[in-house]
Amino acid sequence: MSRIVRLILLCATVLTTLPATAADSSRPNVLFIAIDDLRPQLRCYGEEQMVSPNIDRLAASGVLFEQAYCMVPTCGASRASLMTGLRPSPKRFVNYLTRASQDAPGITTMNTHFRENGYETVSLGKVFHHKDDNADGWSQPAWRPKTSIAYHVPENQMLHRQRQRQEGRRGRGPAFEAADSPDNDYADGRVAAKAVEELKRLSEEDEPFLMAVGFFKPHLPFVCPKKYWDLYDRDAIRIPETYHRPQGAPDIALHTSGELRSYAGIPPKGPVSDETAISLIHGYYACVSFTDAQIGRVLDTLDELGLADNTIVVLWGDHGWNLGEHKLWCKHSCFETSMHIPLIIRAPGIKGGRRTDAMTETIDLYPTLCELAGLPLPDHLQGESLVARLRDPDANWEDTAVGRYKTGDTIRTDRYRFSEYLGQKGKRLGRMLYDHQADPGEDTNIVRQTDSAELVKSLTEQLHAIKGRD
Ligand SMILES: [Ca+2]
Repeated sequence: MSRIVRLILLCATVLTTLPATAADSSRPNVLFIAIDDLRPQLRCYGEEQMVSPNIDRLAASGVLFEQAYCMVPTCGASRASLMTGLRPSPKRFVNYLTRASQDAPGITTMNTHFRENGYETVSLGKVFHHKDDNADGWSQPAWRPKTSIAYHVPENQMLHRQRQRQEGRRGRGPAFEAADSPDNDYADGRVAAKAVEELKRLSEEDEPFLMAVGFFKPHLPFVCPKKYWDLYDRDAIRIPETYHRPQGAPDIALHTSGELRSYAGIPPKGPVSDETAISLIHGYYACVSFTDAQIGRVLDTLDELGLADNTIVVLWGDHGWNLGEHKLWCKHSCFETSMHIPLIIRAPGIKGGRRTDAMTETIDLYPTLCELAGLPLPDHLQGESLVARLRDPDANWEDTAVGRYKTGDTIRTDRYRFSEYLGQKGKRLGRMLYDHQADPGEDTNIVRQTDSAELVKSLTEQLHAIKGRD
């Protein structure tokens, strides 16, 4: 045997006996990107005015879900439902402070399941609402940037401190700010930097990883570097056409935008000025572009490290947001604008650059990631794997999406959204029916129209058959 042949054989032996790293493991990694309060306000969702090149790039190489919905339109509850794979009910996953470990004791959460199946699991930024929720499900303590004060303009910092002295923790500074500060001065800039650092470390590890990265914007307050505000022409920003109470909507379906009221400059009740409304919309857009840029840093690193081909990427928003539609700000309602979320999945072996209108619920993500990673499905899961939809996005999937908020349960079919509000002992407090074919803005509640009766009966039955129970 020649020396060259012996050398080649030796090299081949060394290569086959080396442990696989995260870059070439037979099992795919998972990059799980959670974005706080991001509605599908992105160019890849047809919002032409938006500057979202990085998420658009992910959509161009993945599958975009046109009709994805959260389970509960508030932070903690939405995240707990997704991470447990369980539907919310009147007593489970109720508000923004929900803890999965408290509301669903003994349930193996998604991160724990991956960890128990040999994955290194990492949590950066806002994943669960509480940093220490399901702490054992992470291979190392969940990491968040040290948060001091959200604002960078000195007057805003002073105002924030002053209001905290007057009103305690609920006291806040302005609802928006454009500052001449670098990205890494903001929490999400530091989340991106940490994610880049962690990807470099994880790429050298033997085990595959599940890295959850949670960005805090575009959640209020809309604070980000001025350069992202400058991407939008303020004069071109319009208040939505549905900036009024929907015709025939019951009182219980609406709210007073309470979350926004705690910010300086927002009146304690009644409408904000049109100028403030435009600033809020402008600030939201700016924060979407700021977050998009941070996501770009993470996706670039995935490419640079050679991880992209062996990493499943999921990007989702934890619920929608009302940017003035129905005269509402924030989330907390059963309207489409509160429930509808962006969802993009890119996975090895799945053809990208496609989109599907299959109706999707966020409880579908846990089983989807298990199937894509070849992990067993825990018995408790209530969602359905989306892998068949990823493989055949154009098929006629006859799905529905069911969610809830406080007393309201809501179902979305391909054409309608029907919501029912129930009080104690099942007393009906209100109902809404919107026909998205005729009224995509949910401007006229047609639940009382006589020709809606059969449809309402059928949707009520569907909703009752699916909705979560205590
Ligand atoms: Ca949220």
